[in-house]
Amino acid sequence: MTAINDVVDLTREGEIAVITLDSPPVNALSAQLRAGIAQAVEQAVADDAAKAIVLTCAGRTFCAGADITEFGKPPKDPSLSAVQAVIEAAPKPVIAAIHGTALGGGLELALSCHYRVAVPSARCGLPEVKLGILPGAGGTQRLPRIVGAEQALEMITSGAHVTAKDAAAMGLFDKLVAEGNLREDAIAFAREVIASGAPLKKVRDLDEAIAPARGKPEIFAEFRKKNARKFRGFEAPEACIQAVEAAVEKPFEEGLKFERALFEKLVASEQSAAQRYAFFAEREAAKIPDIPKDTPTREIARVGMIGAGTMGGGISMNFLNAGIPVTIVETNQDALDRGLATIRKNYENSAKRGRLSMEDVEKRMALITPSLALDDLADCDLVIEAVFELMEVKKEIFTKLDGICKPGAIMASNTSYLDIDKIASVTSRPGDVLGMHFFSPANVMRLLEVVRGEKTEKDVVATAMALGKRIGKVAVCVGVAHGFVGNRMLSERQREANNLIMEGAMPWDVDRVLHDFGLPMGPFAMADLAGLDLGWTPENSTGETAKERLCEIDRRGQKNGKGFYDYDENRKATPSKVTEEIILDLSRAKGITRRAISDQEILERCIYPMINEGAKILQEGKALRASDIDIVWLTGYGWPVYRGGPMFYADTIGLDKVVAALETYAKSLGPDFEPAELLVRTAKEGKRISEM
Ligand code: TC6
Repeated sequence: MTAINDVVDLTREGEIAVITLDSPPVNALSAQLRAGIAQAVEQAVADDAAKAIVLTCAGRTFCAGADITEFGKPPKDPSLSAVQAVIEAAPKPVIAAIHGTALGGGLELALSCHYRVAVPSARCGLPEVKLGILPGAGGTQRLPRIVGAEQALEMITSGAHVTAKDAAAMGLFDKLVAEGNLREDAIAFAREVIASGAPLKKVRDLDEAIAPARGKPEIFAEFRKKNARKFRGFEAPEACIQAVEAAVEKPFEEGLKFERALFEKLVASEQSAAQRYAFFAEREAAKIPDIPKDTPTREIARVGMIGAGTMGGGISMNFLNAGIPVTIVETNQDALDRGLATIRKNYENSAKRGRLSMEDVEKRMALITPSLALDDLADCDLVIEAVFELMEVKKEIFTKLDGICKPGAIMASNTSYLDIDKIASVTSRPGDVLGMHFFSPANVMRLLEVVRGEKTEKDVVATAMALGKRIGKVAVCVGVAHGFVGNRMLSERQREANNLIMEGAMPWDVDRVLHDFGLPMGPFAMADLAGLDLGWTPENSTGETAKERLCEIDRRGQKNGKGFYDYDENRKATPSKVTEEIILDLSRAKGITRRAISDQEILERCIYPMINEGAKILQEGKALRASDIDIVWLTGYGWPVYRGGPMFYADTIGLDKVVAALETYAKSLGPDFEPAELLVRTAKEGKRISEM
């Protein structure tokens, strides 16, 4: 075996040269790896005894693509395209042997080989769009030449992973070989290729798959139309579509140039910087400095769920999906039946959409043990309570749990606001207590706030974080504070949204500005969706807010077709005259002279206080890092990923500008806008808050 460099080896097995890439953890295509591949291919080509070349990877995966840390820095030679040119020019067949994942530049590398063999567990895809870029190493030009324009559009704009079976069906993989023997099987495949004497097949020369789309711009127009909602606000998907269109309409080399120009533009964009930041932020969130990665975790074989309502049911589904049995406890049979029926209905809907088989629906339902007795939680390794948001109720439940749960069981609360330390204090084992705060709809939203109490044991935190990953959530460790990270910041926005409608804006103005910013919906549309009467009763209504006034006249939101907005039978919202009158009346009653409020003021007053609160959370040590705060907003509240999260957005605007605006608002609107000490200091030092 010859070491080409630290990360690439070249060896020969009879007449087959084998190149092995070994750059843990994921063989990302660093400059060193690229140089090594080019050199190894050149040597194998020069070796007369080698008749074919197998390109394989060591470790857990084939190749995760370009080294994302290199983007935004001066490019280093050789480029991936140059490496691909060396491979494509090889006068002997080059075969990529794929296990794990071939993603982005990894798949593009494989596409410049003459053949691709893979094991059945392998997956491939072009996820660049998720980083705000496009496959800039010929992916948009080569992929359609194998799978056709429509399939390529789907793959490139979604960034989705494709299974080996599907890849083989599309012709993307030439052969699937048995698991566990990839290297040998790829060598055997190479021998077959030599023996067949087949002429060298370059993907760039293929035309059959793209020919049907040629001269048919309507294919691309329809694709844009169909996905308009999904792509709203993003720059990269449109560039991907244009590049695939170029693959169909232009000669290969011209298409490559077109793709390259789009790539250069995207990689330098703010959107891509934000999306790359989000990629690493998500991985950072898993790391807790004083709890090492190898901290032993507790085994979670059965989960107990207290409450079968919307939250309890949604939370349970996460565990059922992962094959973990759940004991669901309710106080009465009706509530229990209703909860189970909702879970079943959700699963059956997934089955109708083809996402699940009916057999799977039954398998998941069979994992539920319904119960009316808390005592039935005695064999659970983790119990999560999702009952009414009242400290006294929570304390009562935890006192009982303390007497019921087995030693070592973890007791978690799904509270959205309450003090976990107070809840833990009623038990004899506060070290086993923590918050596991899911976001609605709990079976869909990816965020899980893992609330670490003052006395929570390290292995309990580690277990909750690992469990979060196991059930497909993004777990973020946060400290105890009213509303933790997400809802604490949301409260700031809510306060200002309410103030803005009193001072001169209408709910639809505020909602429009935030929707245009990229959020899925504004606070008032959101309130209508959640139900205006959440936590409201005629007895406790002060009648001082628009929301309460609306409840008083039975405008309860989407559920009864009227809230801040009026809704038609298709739930289409239109601004309501009634709401407008109520708001004008309230302003008058409060002695406020209404004024025209600009969109910019609406945006700044909704977003800047959130940023400010984020800085306070950070300075109080309630979040481990600013990027965790951003991940909370990206995965729990639909913050547009192309804006990176509130803290990253603050850096995009310029911290000094944010601080100056807060100071100005503080003068006219009061101390709620007083900038946090950390924000002021970071701005003064010219540093980025998102890097704190
Ligand atoms: C591209 O190819 C563009 C080409 C155009 C032409 C130039 N670079 O996710 P994990 C790190 S764009 C650098 O926890 P998993 C990651 O940060 C790229 N680093 O593992 C983490 O580091 P940490 C297109 C990378 O087993 C560690 O590796 N490709 C890269 O859950 C482990 O990662 C993609 O977008 C990278 N490309 O999942 C694929 N990838 O340990 C991105 C990973 O210090 N990668 N790291 O925190 C993935 O989707 C996943 O990592 C995975 C493995 C599915 C490969």
